[in-house]
Amino acid sequence: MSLLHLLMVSLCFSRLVVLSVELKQYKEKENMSNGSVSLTVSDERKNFISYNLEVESNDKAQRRSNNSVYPNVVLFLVDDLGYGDLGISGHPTSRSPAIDRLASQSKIFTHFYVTSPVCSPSRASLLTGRYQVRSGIYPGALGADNPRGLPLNETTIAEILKKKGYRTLIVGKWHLGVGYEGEYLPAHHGFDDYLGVPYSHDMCPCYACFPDKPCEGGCSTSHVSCPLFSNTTIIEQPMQLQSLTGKLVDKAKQFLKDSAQDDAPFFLYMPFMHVHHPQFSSEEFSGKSARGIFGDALLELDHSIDTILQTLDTFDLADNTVVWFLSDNGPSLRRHEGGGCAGALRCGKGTAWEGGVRVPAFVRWPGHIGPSRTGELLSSLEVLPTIAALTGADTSGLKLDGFDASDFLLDKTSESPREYFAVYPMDPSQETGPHAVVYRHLKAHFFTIGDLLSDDQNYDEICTSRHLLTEHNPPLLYDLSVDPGERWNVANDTSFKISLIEMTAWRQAHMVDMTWMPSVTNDHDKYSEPCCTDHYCEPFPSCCDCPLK
Ligand SMILES: *[C@@H]1O[C@H](CO)[C@@H](O)[C@H](O)[C@H]1NC(C)=O
Ligand SMILES: *[C@@H]1O[C@H](CO)[C@@H](O)[C@H](O)[C@H]1NC(C)=O
Ligand SMILES: *[C@@H]1O[C@H](CO)[C@@H](O)[C@H](O)[C@H]1NC(C)=O
Ligand SMILES: *[C@@H]1O[C@H](CO)[C@@H](O)[C@H](O)[C@H]1NC(C)=O
Ligand SMILES: *[C@@H]1O[C@H](CO)[C@@H](O)[C@H](O)[C@H]1NC(C)=O
Ligand SMILES: *[C@@H]1O[C@H](CO)[C@@H](O)[C@H](O)[C@H]1NC(C)=O
Ligand SMILES: [Ca+2]
Repeated sequence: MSLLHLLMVSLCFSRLVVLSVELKQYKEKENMSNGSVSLTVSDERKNFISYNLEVESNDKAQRRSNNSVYPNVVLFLVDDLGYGDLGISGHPTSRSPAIDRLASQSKIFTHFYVTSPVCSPSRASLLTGRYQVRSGIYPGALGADNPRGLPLNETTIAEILKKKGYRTLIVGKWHLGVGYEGEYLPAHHGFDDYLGVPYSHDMCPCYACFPDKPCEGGCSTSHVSCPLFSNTTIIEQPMQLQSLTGKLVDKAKQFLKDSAQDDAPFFLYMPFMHVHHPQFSSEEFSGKSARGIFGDALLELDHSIDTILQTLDTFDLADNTVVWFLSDNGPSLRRHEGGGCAGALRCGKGTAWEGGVRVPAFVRWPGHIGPSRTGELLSSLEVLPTIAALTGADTSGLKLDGFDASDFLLDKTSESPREYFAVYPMDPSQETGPHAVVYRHLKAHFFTIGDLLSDDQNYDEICTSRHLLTEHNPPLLYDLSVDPGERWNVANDTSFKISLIEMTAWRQAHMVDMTWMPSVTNDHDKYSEPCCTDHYCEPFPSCCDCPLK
């Protein structure tokens, strides 16, 4: 072991100690040692909400008392929406008035990461608060013919909330596995009910995306038609894209109405099929935007979100509901004008550059979270621990990579609990570990690799698949506060020397601490594809189609 290596390792461990001390102090701020915390918050409609969190003396699990009000949770996840795609992002022809309005009522995170530049691993981390390599959701995403999924011993947001007595519903794109017998569907990960398509709608033949307009190519024709699941049963195969969004929204509306009438706390997870390739919309939005098919799809997405937010208002739920909005990864640049836009950020989907993993994100809780905009570092790993803290859900016994950012959201502190973030590539390996590390406003790339999803015709060669895996020693270093587009390598700037050593050390400590589950995404078996007739029917795959039920 070289002297420098020793220095780095010792540095990193002292850094870890500092981090854990910070975390302890942070928790103590909550007066947990006393056994109970009582917060009083004002509220526009109800004047007064008393919110009690009782802490169990043995395991410190928090429990609510009977007459307390604790928040419902709505989590909007958009598929492949780029940093530059929304009206609030300054896109010249995008129209997203409802999302923009929601953002204006929210705490907006301008420096927010997902853990992977593609769907399945990003979703695994969002729902578990853990890096995807711990659950085996790598490399890439789960295909239609993959018999496996998110391991059943992983604990999702839905599971911890269900234990707290929340009703849980997912509508939309699951993408964490189906299984031969549906054993990886949401029903087995804490969701009471599900309506949606379990993977991307280009993993099956494209039939009709818009009224009187064909789908833009590039859909898989060798797999079964896309199934629409109601919980664990296929109710439509092929699923009809043009009527899908309305069905999903109606299901969510009914859920909100029922929950309001029964006065039951709820968790609504809405991972939209929009704005993943191929773009689609119903008649109402087709041809209505100034941004072509992508803009039409965005309009339909915006309208869906508007409807859900209006439903919260109708049933007087808005003030007691935490609403999160984020995208699962950057834009699919290979789709050209049919794909999203990373705005000022470099490259897009499939890469560890900012365009691949830095996403639009914000959270609203009227009367509790003040509308504001912050450049503090945060990630999707924080969603589970933060929701747990806000709802008093129990996370004891979980090995989490995310931080509880509730104090930060509630403006009790101006600093995010996260200082470092590890950026994994689309196809991570234990040898190369995270390709990049973010430390506050600095980002160091230890390895780079381009990807087809960021477009092989991209004018920036480093984004393309022709840019093969390259190690950088010293790493490429970018100061994101002045260079969010990662253009100017400042590795030689001596003022960043210490930070670079610390980032290198942190990365090594992170790699030592990480556990890698064997990959589950590489298995293929056509007989595991969801089929509403019989898996072994002929001629496959068309024999799987069912009449509408
Ligand atoms: C924690 O206790 C201190 C001292 O009693 C008090 O000043 C502070 O407001 C308490 N914090 C919370 C969150 O209750
Ligand atoms: C500690 O708890 C007791 C009762 O459980 C309460 O009377 C007291 O005010 C609490 N102290 C603090 C600092 O919160
Ligand atoms: C909560 O409700 C249960 C059952 O209704 C009751 O036994 C218990 O005393 C209540 N607890 C509080 C703190 O009111
Ligand atoms: C789930 O089970 C696998 C295989 O037994 C194990 O390696 C992994 O650590 C478990 N994960 C969790 C979160 O308990
Ligand atoms: C969904 O399926 C699961 C597993 O079969 C079942 O336990 C649950 O009751 C179903 N939910 C609904 C709403 O039917
Ligand atoms: C940093 O310095 C080395 C050694 O002088 C030089 O080879 C390299 O090109 C410099 N890198 C940048 C980004 O300026
Ligand atoms: Ca995606």
